[in-house]
Amino acid sequence: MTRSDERPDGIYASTCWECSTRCGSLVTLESGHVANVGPNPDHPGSKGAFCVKGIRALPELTYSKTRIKSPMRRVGERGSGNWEEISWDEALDEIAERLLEVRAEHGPESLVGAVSSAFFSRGAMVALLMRSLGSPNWMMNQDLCGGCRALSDRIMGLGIVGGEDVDNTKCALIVGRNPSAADPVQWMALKRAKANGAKIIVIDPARTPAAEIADIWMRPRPGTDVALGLSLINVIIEENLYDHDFVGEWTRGFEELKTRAAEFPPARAAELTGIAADDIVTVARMYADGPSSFVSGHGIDAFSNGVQTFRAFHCLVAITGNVDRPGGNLRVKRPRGFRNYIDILHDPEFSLPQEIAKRTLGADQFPLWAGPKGWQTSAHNPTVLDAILTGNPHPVRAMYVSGVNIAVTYPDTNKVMAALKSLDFLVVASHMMTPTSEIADIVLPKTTGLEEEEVSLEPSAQIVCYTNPVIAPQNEARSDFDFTTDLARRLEARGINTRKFFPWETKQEFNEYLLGDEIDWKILRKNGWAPFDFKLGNFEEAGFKTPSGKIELWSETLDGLGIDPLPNYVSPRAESVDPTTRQEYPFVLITGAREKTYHHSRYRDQAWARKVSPFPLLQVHPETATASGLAEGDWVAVETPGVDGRCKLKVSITEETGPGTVRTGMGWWLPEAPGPERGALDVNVNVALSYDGPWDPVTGSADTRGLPCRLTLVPDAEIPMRESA
Ligand SMILES: Nc1nc2c(c(=O)[nH]1)N[C@H]1C(S)=C(S)[C@@H](COP(=O)(O)OP(=O)(O)OC[C@H]3O[C@@H](n4cnc5c(=O)[nH]c(N)nc54)[C@H](O)[C@@H]3O)O[C@H]1N2
Ligand SMILES: Nc1nc2c(c(=O)[nH]1)N[C@H]1C(S)=C(S)[C@@H](COP(=O)(O)OP(=O)(O)OC[C@H]3O[C@@H](n4cnc5c(=O)[nH]c(N)nc54)[C@H](O)[C@@H]3O)O[C@H]1N2
Ligand code: SF4
Ligand SMILES: [Mo]
Repeated sequence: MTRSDERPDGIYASTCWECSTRCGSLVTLESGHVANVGPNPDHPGSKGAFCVKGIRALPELTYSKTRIKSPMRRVGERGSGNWEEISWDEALDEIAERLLEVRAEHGPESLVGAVSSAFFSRGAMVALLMRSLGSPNWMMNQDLCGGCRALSDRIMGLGIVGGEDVDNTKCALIVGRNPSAADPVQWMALKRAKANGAKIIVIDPARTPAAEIADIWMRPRPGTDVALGLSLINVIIEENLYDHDFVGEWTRGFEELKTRAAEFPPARAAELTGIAADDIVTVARMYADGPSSFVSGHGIDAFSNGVQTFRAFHCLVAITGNVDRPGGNLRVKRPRGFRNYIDILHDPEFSLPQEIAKRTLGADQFPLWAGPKGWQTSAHNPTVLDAILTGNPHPVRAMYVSGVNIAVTYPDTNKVMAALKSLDFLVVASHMMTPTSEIADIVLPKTTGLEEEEVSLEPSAQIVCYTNPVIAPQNEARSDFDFTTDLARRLEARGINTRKFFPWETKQEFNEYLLGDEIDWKILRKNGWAPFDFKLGNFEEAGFKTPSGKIELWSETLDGLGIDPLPNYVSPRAESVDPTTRQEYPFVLITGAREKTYHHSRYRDQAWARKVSPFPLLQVHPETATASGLAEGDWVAVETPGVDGRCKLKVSITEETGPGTVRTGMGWWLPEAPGPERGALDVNVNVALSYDGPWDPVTGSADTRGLPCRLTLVPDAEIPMRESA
């Protein structure tokens, strides 16, 4: 079948959108079919780096026989797996009717959205849909991802997230980041920097490939990094190695920070972190002799002291003047007139009245997260889940989910499943059936990154990237922009004023609105990226968005909320539980180690990926294995205190993890297992984690690592999966 929007054969420059690395790609079209996806060596951001997910998983997903072909309506019991295909008209009319029914019965705030974040157009679409229905409530997964670093950065006024200038650095300080698995662009840049003589320092409880190439690798006890960050500051101030001019001109609160850091001399930090005091001094000197780039990751984010941990390292970047200078951490720039999705969410034109916005679930407790001026204005997820299950502070009865697999990727899977199952109405947009879509009432088929146009800023290269829709959507798939706008029009026909929130007619019009007036569409489309003018170190002009207009080492914003205005140390969960619990749960658990073959919960249905990585593994140090009588290939159940669920994982004995610390990935489920859970209560580590706090006081993030845990051998009959013949 030919479609009117089919493109001529050829090679198209695009951007891979399977993950936020956004590698420049070249897509080869033969007979209207994507024959190849590969790196674009001329791309100034990725410089030819690429990964197997872009090459293999994306085309396989796009052409998969098991991809959701058309909108579907549940038939029979929720979760029974029986569906009927329906038309888009039927699906969207039914969604409009059902959302309005719930709204009429329980009020606008009983509707909630769920999406990964406002980094993709789908995030803005979900949030705007909720707003047009009068609900301020939408959930994102950033409390579990980059929320702590983003808020530390925002509170301090830095604006450097994503701007690591590794290529020009003399010293890369890599903290809680595993670039070889998570980010091939950064990994290649680090190897180039190393070859050019840059020093590499790695802070990670695991001996990652980055640790293997490091000049110094330090293994802290999980969750203790803030003590290390403050101690590095202490040494740098004591030895007078900080940047006096930068501190004097652009920062506020240096004396207060100095006093706080003085509480963390290397000897004390050594005790708290398990790192040798001498190493701390060596690293401080190495880092101070910059330009140095702080390369951070998820390993120090998404936990109950994530913001203060990042604040310590962000203060380190600031006092050494590594802000917006070559080889340091660059501030994010943008072309003239460019708007990102987060700008849209804060634009008064697209906002709900303050008194409604203030009622976002969780805004009272976490105003910098969920309040009207919060980072992305999204709700606090655990508060939403509680509202669904208890009706407090008000009922939440319908959910619109797009581009997130919350039944696998949120902690406490049993609770998430119970909440989803209890809803009056659940819509899920996805490519494949997942444990989340299995319990939906309506499922919508979503376009992939080969079928949908996206534009975005790439902060580390200071360019705008373009994802080229090289093929027409397969079957009935549509983009979030398309079907959400279509739904908004149907709500409008039913008397809801959605125009304010959805003024654009086409995705292209929307993208042009985002781009502003500096970027040339033609160049962007032809090359897959476009440059723009920017200046480094333009602090006078760009300013720092804080109460004082300076980088706030001591934060007025936090002080005003009764939160410690200086980075502070809090014992990680595994070390703060009472002695009896510690005895019962003697190991420390790290979750989230990335695998090259998977993107979170994606591609678990792709045979090549399962062949490369067939099992959910638990890394156990040889000493720990011997002491606990565990052998390679044993299956163990992992449990953490106060949670019902247990996750089964296969033991991999390795020195990659340290003694007593066990480390696993995330995102496992089994498309071939019985529904609706499809293994999400069996092999998914989130079944063994709590989402109920303690929470980071700023972001509301729960702990996904540094947790006390215990291991029990799984009897043979209960092993969830076997080596396939
Ligand atoms: N292939 C692949 N790539 C991905 C993803 C994927 O799913 N698959 N996901 C993408 C996304 S959304 C994200 S957020 C990133 C995440 O990727 P990264 O930012 O690299 O984060 P993680 O792999 O979770 O953890 C990085 C390192 O932190 C270490 N770590 C754990 N606890 C601590 C601690 O307390 N202190 C310190 N210093 N280190 C600790 C871990 O051992 C690990 O080596 O990857 C992105 N890239
Ligand atoms: N225990 C623990 N939990 C974690 C983590 C951890 O380290 N440990 N990591 C956390 C992190 S960093 C993250 S980012 C989250 C990831 O959590 P999720 O975002 O839930 O992870 P994905 O598996 O990428 O789910 C995306 C889903 O949306 C679909 N999808 C992909 N692209 C699109 C699109 O463009 N539109 C639509 N409509 N659908 C799309 C996919 O098919 C897939 O079903 O998990 C978090 N959860
Ligand atoms: S790292 Fe892989 S999945 Fe991510 S954008 Fe690059 S090619 Fe795509
Ligand atoms: Mo993430």
